[in-house]
This record gives sequence, C-alpha cells and structure tokens, in this order.
Amino acid sequence: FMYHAHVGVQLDRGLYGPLIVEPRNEPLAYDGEYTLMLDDWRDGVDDHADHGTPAGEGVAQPDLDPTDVVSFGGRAYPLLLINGRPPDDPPVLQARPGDRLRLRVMNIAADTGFRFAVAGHRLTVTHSDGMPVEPVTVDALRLGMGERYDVLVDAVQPGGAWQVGVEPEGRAGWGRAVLRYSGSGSSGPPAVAERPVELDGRLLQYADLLAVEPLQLPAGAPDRLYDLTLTGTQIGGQSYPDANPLPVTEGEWVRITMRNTSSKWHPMHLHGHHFQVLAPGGRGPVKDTVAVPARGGEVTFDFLAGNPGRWLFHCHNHHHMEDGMLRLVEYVRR
Ligand SMILES: [Cu+2]
Repeated sequence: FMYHAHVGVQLDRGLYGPLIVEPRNEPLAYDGEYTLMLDDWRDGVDDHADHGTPAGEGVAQPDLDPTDVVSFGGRAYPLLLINGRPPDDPPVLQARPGDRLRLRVMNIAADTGFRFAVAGHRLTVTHSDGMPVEPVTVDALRLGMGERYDVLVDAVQPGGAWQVGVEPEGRAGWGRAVLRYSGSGSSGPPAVAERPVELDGRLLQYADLLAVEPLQLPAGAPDRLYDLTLTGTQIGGQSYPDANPLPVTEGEWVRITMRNTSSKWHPMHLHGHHFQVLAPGGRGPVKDTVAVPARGGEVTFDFLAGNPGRWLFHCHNHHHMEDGMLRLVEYVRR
C-alpha cells in the first residue's frame, strides 16, 4: 500500500511512502525484496501556486488501439524518479545468481502512467494492489497512478548489471534503477538511456489477473447499480464539490460501471474498500484502483458495502482530482 497526503499539491511534492503489511505466514519464498516507488517530479519547476497548466499533448502513439491510448494532462514533469532518485543516480538492487527477488512496484506519480520492465528478466505477478492473484509471468507492467503490483524476479543471468526501466505512457521521459549481481563490481552500470526490449514484450493486462480470494458475493444480482460516465473533470456528470454523494447501505452488493468518454486515461480509486473487477468467470482481480481506458473504455467492479462511513471515489490523476473528478460514497440507512 501507499500512504500519502490528500491535500493540494502535498503528494506531488513528496509527502508519501510505502506501507507494507506482512502476512503472519508468508506463502511466497524469496531471497530478497525491494520496494520501488515510481514518481514524476516537478518541484522547482513552478511555484506550486496552483496545480499547473497543461503544457501540451505529449507524445502521439499512433499505432496503438485508440481505446488503449494513454494520454495525460501534459504538464511538465521533467524528472521520473524511482525511490526519489533520478536516472543518473539510480537505486541499485542486489542479487546473487539464482536468487529470487520480490519487487513491490508502486505508482505514486501525480500525472504519469508507467510501463515497467527489467532487462534480461521476466516478471511473475503475485499481487495486484496488495491482493493475491494467480501467478502470471509477463515481460512488462503498466501501472496507472495509485496502482501497485508485487512481482517475483528470478535472477537467471550469470552476472552483470541490468537496467530496470520505467517509461511514461503517452509522453517522453525516462526513469531507471539498476539490478546488480554480486561479484559484478567491475562491470559498469547500463547506459542511462538503455531501454529494455522487455518494455515492448508481453504486457500485463487486467484479463491476465485471476483473484486468489474472490469477493464472497451472494447469489443473485447486485443490490445497487451505478452507471457513471467519466470525463476529465466529472464523474457521472458532476464535479466535486458540486456533487451529490453516491449512497450505499451497509451489507449491500454494489456494482459500479464506469464509461470513459474523454481522451484521457483515468485510474479510478475507491477508498475504504477492495473491489473486484468484473470479468468472465467471476474471478477478476480484487483491487482498489483500476484504469479506465480513454475514448470509450469501460470497466465494471463490484464491492461489498462493509465499511460504514464516507469514502472518496476519485481519479488518481492528481490534476483531474483537483479539477473535481471526485465523488463521495456515503453509507445511509436503508
Ligand atoms: Cu483522470
């Protein structure tokens, strides 16, 4: 998990950190673990008097399916950081040949979706947003803001130093860490800009993820349905604070369908609950943040209303949220 400020630009200026909940009995076996927090950085670029003005449309990606194009506000984020470090001073992960590493990869950026890969190595995904999934092995991850994946990486190379590459979706930029094998001190690190070919390899999709512990939904149909259109500033036609709460009642099975009519990709996050992404077979991943593709993308999730209170439901693009892309989920009596 991640903890972070939820006021103004505090998150964007670095008021965040990882929160790791260890299970009483760890079912996975591994030799070392690292937490990698991916961030975009603009502090010092402006005076933070507001949340910035869009600076352009970013890099076009014409050969992608238009419903899969990830585009963002285009604000200037000149640095991409991993654990607070820029590409020319990268964090170093240590491994011995044959080790199995656990990486906890988290996107805490304000305005940037990331693709993540490790040169010469594959990624076996074991958890999505802290919740276990059936292990699936891929070359690259895509993380919307707020999303987290745990992956196992087998140190299958005989030695050397390998690029851990982070590329923003839909615009220019570059971040990196280095995976260094023990005894490889004489081999220099990869060039700053060396790009793992794995970034273009098999990319994790939500459809690859099967929940190990699906929600215990009752038989029948949901008790409450919401059908919400997403734009860059509104959820269901309303923009916070001029927005009605979305009522739910304790004990209900709630289903929310989101349809994104905008040209921006929206990683949507619900506080206080895990939800299950609707998928054929009923075992979609249990998450708390899910990206809804631009230009007609649609995602449906279910949750059990078991945590009374008033909870934020918002886009995890900081600027979209500041523009009002936030609603309250509010528990009411039946
Ligand atoms: Cu958004």
